[in-house]
Amino acid sequence: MGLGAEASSVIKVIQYDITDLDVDAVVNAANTTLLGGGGVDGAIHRAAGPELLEACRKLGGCPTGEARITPGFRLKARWVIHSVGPVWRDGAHGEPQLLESCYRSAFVLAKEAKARSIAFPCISTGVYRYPRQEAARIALKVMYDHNGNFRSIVACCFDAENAAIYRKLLAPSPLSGDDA
Ligand code: AR6
Repeated sequence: MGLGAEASSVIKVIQYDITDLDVDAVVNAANTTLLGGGGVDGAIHRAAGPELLEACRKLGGCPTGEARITPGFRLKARWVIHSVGPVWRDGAHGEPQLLESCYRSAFVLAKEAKARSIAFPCISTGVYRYPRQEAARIALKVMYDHNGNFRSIVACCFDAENAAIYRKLLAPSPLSGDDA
């Protein structure tokens, strides 16, 4: 899937801790309670401070496939967009649609907040066990659809395996004529 020069200069793949990024909005891989958890959710809550949990409490949860926005509090990011990805079962329970929807919902909120830069973790690929390759394809497809509205869209991978998958998918394909 070569995305072309223009798209791939907006979409960046990094291997890093998302809590330390200086972007307008970071996306959190949350659960339906929005009350925190492990993984990237726990890391974002620790870094943002207890005010984040207080703000999340007021939201009253979030269905799978949707997103909610709060301030970033002690993060460098001005906003945290809490997106709830699906738990992987077998792929026949709406998982692809729900994963795509949680990325799309995050972009809608980011645009409303006038964010120009946004960073995503690899939603659902941790304890929710979504197959990484398929999750990355969905994430990059939605990022590509929004690359005209943002200065920077960061796929913030935590582990080397996800980073390699994203980099391979984002790389220009010689067969598609994307020779950037
Ligand atoms: N920065 C960037 N990515 C990270 C970080 C970090 N600091 N820490 C972990 N990751 P997961 P899920 C990556 O399990 O699968 C929570 O308990 C991690 O390597 O955090 O969507 C929530 O409350 C993986 O690739 O989220 C939910 O209950 C990716 O983030 C549940 O986990 C997502 O892994 C959500 O599960």
